Amino acid sequence: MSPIRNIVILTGAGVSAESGIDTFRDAGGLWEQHRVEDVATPEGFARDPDLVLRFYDMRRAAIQTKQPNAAHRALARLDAEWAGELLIVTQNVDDLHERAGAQRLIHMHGTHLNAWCTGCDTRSPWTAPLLDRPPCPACGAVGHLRPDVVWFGEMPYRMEEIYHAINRADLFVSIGTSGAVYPAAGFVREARAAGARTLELNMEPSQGSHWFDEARHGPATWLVPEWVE
Ligand code: BJW
Repeated sequence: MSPIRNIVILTGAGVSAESGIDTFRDAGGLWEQHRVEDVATPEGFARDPDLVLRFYDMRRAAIQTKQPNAAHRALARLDAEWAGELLIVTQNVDDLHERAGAQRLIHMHGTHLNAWCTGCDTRSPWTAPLLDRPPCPACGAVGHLRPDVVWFGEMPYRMEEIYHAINRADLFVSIGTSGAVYPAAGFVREARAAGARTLELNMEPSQGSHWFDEARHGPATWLVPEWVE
């Protein structure tokens, strides 16, 4: 087997679950309590912006009370120590990877901690509620701010950089994601086609588990530090 130099790590809600942040599709997850079409599509936002802003205000406030866990810390340590290329691609909109110290990181589904003004197309750091209809800090217009997250039907961020890294990867690792949402769910096949070894670390087999060369099942706070060591 050729030596591993370049690593791409995909993370999902399962990596933050043990920090107390709800996943989407597990029992009791966010999609059991809210209809996806209502809160995570541009059409839902156009129909009832208050509902959507309230949903994200609640989650933004909750995230700020949570702390990185052993899985985030292990990945940050790997990022700091790995001499080859490494990219953590997270689907999560929380900031726990960066609070743990990760630097080579892409938020492909955006972040709760930015507001996006659709009037002037500026993204601003944001921790307060959006439901109050505050003015955009860049252009001053009222009523155009939305959470800077990627909803169904929208294009995930920085896809060219992500595919570039996947196509150079010797190892692709998927952590804490159900493999239900594309394009992220297709990364494992892209990585295989490019010749990478593939590893899944997840509580249970994901929808795409059969695509991985190896799968380990259990909580991320055990599996990830054990894998990184
Ligand atoms: C643990 C654990 C612990 C628990 N330890 N593990 C038909 C076919 C194919 C595609 C489509 C289709 N129809 C429509 C599409 C496209 C659509 C899509 O994929 N739909 C599917 C439902 C089929 N995708 C899109 O629209 C995307 N855009 C797009 O495709 O643009 C065109 C394009 C094409 C080609 C290239 C590029 C672009 C946009 C998707 C946007 C997703 N947005 C959300 C909301 C973000 C904001 C927010 O947070 O509210 O992103 S939805 C939600 O799902 C969120 C997540 O990032 C995403 C993935 O969820 P994740 O992270 O996997 O969480 P869960 O809950 O599903 O899984 C958690 C896992 O962890 C479980 O397996 C647990 O077992 C495990 N776990 N505790 C370890 N302690």
